Amino acid sequence: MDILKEISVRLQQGDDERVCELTRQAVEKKVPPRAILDEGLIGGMNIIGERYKAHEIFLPQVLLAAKAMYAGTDVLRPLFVKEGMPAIGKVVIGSVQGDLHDIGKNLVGIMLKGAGFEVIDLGNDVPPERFVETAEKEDAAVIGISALLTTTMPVMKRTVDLLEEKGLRTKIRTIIGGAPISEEFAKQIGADAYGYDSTNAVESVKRLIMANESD
Ligand code: B1M
Repeated sequence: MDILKEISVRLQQGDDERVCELTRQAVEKKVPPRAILDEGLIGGMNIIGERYKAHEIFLPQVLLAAKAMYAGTDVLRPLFVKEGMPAIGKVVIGSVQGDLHDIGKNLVGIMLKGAGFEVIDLGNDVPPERFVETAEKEDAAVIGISALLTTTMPVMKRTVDLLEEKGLRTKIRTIIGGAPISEEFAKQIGADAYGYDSTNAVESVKRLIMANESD
């Protein structure tokens, strides 16, 4: 079996040790890290999502798959993140209040660090006040919020509103993303950008920072 397909299958089986081993092997074989992530790890996680939705598997299997996903991303992280580079801007990221999903948000964090940003990761279930207070205290240029549940999406607006109330909307820009989020929703709540995936999120953050510098 092709190694990327095997990573996907083992991830779906929740076999974190084998996923870690196979990811290492793929790196040694010079498979591009981006392909390992997209086709192997994210590919496997997407199938888990479809099977969970179809009630073919249940939460314990999803949790095991998530653990296997982390085993793989731990191997890849150093390949995306270059240490010791001067930061090109500060970004505060987190999953929205009420949301415990953090795999996608963590990938965005890894890619932002890899692109040279300093990332302050507040974790998951982050209240709007904490996003804003941290960004203010740390003098961050951008707040990035992730949501995976349709029920937590509306909470994202409170962070944008809070920035507006404090007169910080033009100083601290916002980007939102996650499976249920769309460009339209981002516009609707007044967020400055929408990130489709982790690569697109990095491009959007760069654009936001450049726009702020030229203001
Ligand atoms: Co849950 N879950 N989950 N879950 N889970 C979903 C999201 C769901 C769609 C599954 C389904 O029904 N098909 C569904 C939501 C339905 C809805 O709201 N309409 C769901 C549900 C219902 C739940 C619970 C309510 C289940 C329950 O308890 N009955 C519960 C909620 C807990 C909570 O948050 N309060 C729950 C729990 C869990 C686990 C804990 C078991 C686990 C999370 C583990 C973890 O994150 N540490 C889990 C998982 C793994 C999933 C699925 C299967 C996979 C999510 C994932 O990690 N995908 C998911 C199904 C799915 O999404 N298809 C599902 C891989 C990841 C790389 O993709 O996160 O989309 P994603 O990130 C992408 C982009 O979206 C983007 O870039 C990333 C890389 O490309 N992106 C950004 C993400 N954030 C961004 C931010 C940006 C920019 C881009 O800028 C800041």
